[in-house]
Amino acid sequence: VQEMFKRASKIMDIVLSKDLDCILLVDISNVFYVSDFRGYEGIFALIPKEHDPLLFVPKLEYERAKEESKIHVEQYTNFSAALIESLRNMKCKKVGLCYKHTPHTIVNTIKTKLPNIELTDVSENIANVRMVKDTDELERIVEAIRIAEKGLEEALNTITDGISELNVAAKAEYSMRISGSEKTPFPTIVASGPNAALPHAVTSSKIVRKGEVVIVDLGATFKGYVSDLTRTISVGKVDGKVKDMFQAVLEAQKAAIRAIKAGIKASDVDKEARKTLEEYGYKEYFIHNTGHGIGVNVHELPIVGEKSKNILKQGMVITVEPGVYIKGYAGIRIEDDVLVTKTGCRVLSRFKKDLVD
Ligand SMILES: [Mn+2]
Repeated sequence: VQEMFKRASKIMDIVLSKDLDCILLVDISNVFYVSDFRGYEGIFALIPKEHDPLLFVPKLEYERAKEESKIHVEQYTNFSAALIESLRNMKCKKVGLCYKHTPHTIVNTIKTKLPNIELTDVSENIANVRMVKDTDELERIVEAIRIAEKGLEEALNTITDGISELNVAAKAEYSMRISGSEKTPFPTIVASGPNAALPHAVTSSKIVRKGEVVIVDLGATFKGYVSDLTRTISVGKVDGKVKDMFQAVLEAQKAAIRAIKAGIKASDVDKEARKTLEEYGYKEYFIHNTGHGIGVNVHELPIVGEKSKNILKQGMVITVEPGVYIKGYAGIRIEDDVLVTKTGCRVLSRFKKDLVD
């Protein structure tokens, strides 16, 4: 008997523990998670209790899916017909799915064609399973981090008085691309001067000027897994105030990282960062969470924030990214990717941080 793909077997555990007949996945992230197939829309996966996991793809994806997928692949000519027929053939009565990620049209089709099926939301169960990474997932994330570090290196080498934010982003992305990144998991942010005060600034044609700081927030994707790193870089000498902001953020990040270990509340890690920024007088200027999980998606559980209910577990990979943003003036953010271990953590990203003077 062939051993089931590890990530699919983790979803199978949910099928068993919730006493379901099968789990249906239709969003590309979850389908990738169970199959390792990087698909586009119009694919679905079934994890049935009494049958091997199945990936369904349209004809145009069949050959590539057979190459990539770690679970059995079927091709369909009609999405709905294939879905309904499979659920019927496998006599699935209790079906788990992710309400959050399943279009209404699909739910309605199931309810109409198979009125006896009982649907259960397993969004949370799946998100919880996906939080903890296995060795293979971790290796992919680490490679995505190494690639992103090449992007940061290129940004650092490129940033100078007179260059546009877009030019810096283009160079960084080019560098990641030729280093093996499949895609940027989110739009690369290069935000200079007052733009740096916007945590999710849109990279623009603004020219970077001497005396400004530039926030570079970027990520790479390797074998479907992502990285997410941020550095703040000064162009020449900056104000004492900006240096103070930078020091505060650096210390806040250190404090948060020191707190990380299996068993601690994610909210307590956030608290450490916030406490440090309060000591520096910047508490009200830290306007987002301290971090988030990364994996197939750039924002996964756990949430490392004040209101988070998540407990950190060994094998989670989270970002630690405190920031200080003063409207119209400047912003500072430093972000690393960190693996939670039994007794502490391992900071996976190695890129230098001392880039503001
Ligand atoms: Mn992030």
